[in-house]
Amino acid sequence: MSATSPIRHDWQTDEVLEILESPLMELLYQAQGVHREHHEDNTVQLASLLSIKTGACPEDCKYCPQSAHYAKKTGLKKEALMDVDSVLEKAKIAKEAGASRFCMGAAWKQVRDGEDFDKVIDMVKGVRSMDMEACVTLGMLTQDQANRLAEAGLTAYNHNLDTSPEFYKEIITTRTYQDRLDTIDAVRKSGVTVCSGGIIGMGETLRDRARMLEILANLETHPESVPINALVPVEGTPMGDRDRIDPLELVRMVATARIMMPKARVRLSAGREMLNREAQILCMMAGANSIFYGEKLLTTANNDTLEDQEMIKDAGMKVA
Ligand code: SAM
Ligand code: DTB
Ligand code: SF4
Repeated sequence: MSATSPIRHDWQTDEVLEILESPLMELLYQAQGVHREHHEDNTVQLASLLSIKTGACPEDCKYCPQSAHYAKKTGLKKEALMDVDSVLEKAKIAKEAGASRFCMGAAWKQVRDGEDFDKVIDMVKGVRSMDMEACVTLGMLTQDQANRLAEAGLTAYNHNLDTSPEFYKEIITTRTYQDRLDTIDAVRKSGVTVCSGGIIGMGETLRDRARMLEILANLETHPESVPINALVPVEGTPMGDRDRIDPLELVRMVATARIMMPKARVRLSAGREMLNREAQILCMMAGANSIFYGEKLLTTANNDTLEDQEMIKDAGMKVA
């Protein structure tokens, strides 16, 4: 990779597939080269997650324990929106533990104006006043709602493409791929940064993975943040019986995202719990420069924080 690898927006599926499937050493070498051109090497951002409104979501995403469609089988209890003070208390604890970004997730199909959205606005303001980055993921958004979040000082809005447009229909039937692109567009126009990525290990082909990255990287502006999740199979969801993926597939996905979107923060997200330290470090070598930090993701377990701190120290990395 030359010292001036360009930021491209004209990726073709076949060339992305070729990168994904290239010999692993070559892929790692290229990705690490791009990474060093664009990022201070050796740093990792710690982001903490909190589910501010859990369960009873009307969408039918087949991977998701929070969908109301599978609630009988998952047994997940529905919870109301948390109050602002409790959320800010959690943010404070996360900050004290070393996190610099606080991500809040609500199991909503879309944002509705009213009391609950007003509370989320206050949560965003509160997190920002603690000098942390604030990210929320609340489902679909209108332009006005995105603008309100921007005014509150929101750093990023997470809305994943999840997979390719072709495979999407097998995973979600209650909202379209275009709905997702429209929400991402509203976020972009509001000035809030875009956090968008997806999940591997749902039975998709390599071409589906390539297509998802192609669409993200061909957006007019690349997402500033790209979470790469490995499916966490949750009992009771339609994907509960799926095998865990080979960690090297995650390494390949991270490396390809890094090469295609050089400036983005690539986040090693859900599914990190199944990786040993060596596999996690390979993902970082491939260009991942953020992890979710804290015992819990939204509803499922995450890695132990002390083990994470030790891994970062032993690898000689710095926390960004
Ligand atoms: N309801 C909002 C939405 O879907 O836009 C926000 C919350 S939703 C839980 C955020 C993201 O978490 C999903 O887009 C999906 O990529 C990821 N996710 C959910 N369940 C997962 C699982 N079991 N394994 C891996 N990733 C998962
Ligand atoms: C993202 O891409 N991954 C995070 C965050 N965005 C909101 C969520 C992962 C959720 C994993 C399943 C759970 O814990 O419920
Ligand atoms: Fe609802 Fe989000 Fe889960 Fe889909 S991924 S069921 S939209 S909480």
